[in-house]
Parts: sequence; C-alpha cells; structure tokens
Amino acid sequence: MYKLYHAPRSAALGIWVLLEIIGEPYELEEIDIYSDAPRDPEFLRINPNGWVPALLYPGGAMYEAAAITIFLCDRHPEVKLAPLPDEPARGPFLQWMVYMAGTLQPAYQSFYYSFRFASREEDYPSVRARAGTRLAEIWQVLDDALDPGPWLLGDRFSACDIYLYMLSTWLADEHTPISAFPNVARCVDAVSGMPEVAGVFD
Ligand SMILES: N[C@@H](CCC(=O)N[C@@H](CS)C(=O)NCC(=O)O)C(=O)O
Repeated sequence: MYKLYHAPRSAALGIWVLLEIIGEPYELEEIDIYSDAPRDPEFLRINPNGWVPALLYPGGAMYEAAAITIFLCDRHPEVKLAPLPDEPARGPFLQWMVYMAGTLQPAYQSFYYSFRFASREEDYPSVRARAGTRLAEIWQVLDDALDPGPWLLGDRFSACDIYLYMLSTWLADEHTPISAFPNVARCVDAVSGMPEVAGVFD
C-alpha cells in the first residue's frame, strides 16, 4: 500500500497519475502548503523541507518528485513507463527526468518563491522577471527535443511525458504561453487526453 502526500497544483500530481496507472491500492493525504501554518511534525519527519510530494511505501519513505517517479517506474515495469536500465533509451529517460527536476523546476521556484532567491524585497520582481525568461529558454530546449517526437523519448511514451505535462500546468498568464512551443503543446495535448491524467488534473 502506498501513501502519497500531495497538494493541489503541486509536483505530487504527476505521482498521483502514476499511482492511478499502476493500479495498486494507495492512500492520499493533503498537506496545506499554501498557508504559513507550521507543518505537521509527523510530515516533517518524512520530508524535513515540508514539501510535497512525499511517498510512503512498504518498508520506507522518500521525497523528491523525480526520484519518486523513477522509483515507481522501476518497481512496476509492467506499466512500461520507463526504459529498463539495460535499454539504450534509459539514458535519455534519466536525462530528461533530471533536466526537468534540476533545471525547469528551479526556474518555477524562482518565480513562485522569489523571496527564497533574493535577500531584499525590492529584488523580488527582478528575480521573478528573470525566472520568466528562463522558463521560456528551458521550454524551448524541450520543444526542440520533442521534434519530431511525438514524445520526449521519440516514439516511446514514458513517465517523462507525464512529468512534462505536469510542469506545463504551472505556467502563469505572464509567461510565454505553451502555444509558443508547438511540439510541447502537441505532447501536452496528447497527455491531457489520458483518462488517468484527466482524473487527477480536473
Ligand atoms: N525538489 C522538490 C520540490 C518540491 C516542491 O517545491 N513542492 C512544492 C509544491 S510543487 C511545495 O511543497 N512547496 C511548499 C513550500 O515550498 O513551502 C521535488 O521535486 O519534489
């Protein structure tokens, strides 16, 4: 039995989609990440950062969305959401997972949590503005990688595409819209039509 700690619009939603696809029993607990109230100490023991997602699984617990994604794909090879370690596509699979988690997500963090990236309040708008242009630069890299696609791994659908879809939902009105990245837009549109995705991102 899995237990996923999640919040609306968070990086937990991609994991939730994976759990739906895997089809094993799971439990959900929502964490209120949008208030300043102190986090439940029990949750902080699982993730001392206080972030979602975090996952409990038989015999352990972990956090970091990309790590959880890879972990679940490896535990459930029957759903074929990741190339196996001895397959050539494993390299690009890990590359894109780590790129999205290590490059794209931090750009969003700079935008949404600018107060964590500047000491003086008057600098927050500058951090947010640069995060916005940085997001466009990074989405362009992904757009190029999706040519010809249709998926990040070429003709093979994987958990990378679900992760990319999740991150596309974080774009705000002031960002370069997804329509400026036609290959990304096509991939996002295809993923959004999956029933497990539509059920979670309602
Ligand atoms: N590197 C972490 C980042 C997780 C993260 O930033 N989660 C956000 C929601 S998407 C959160 O819980 N924010 C609350 C906070 O930072 O206080 C991951 O990928 O899991």
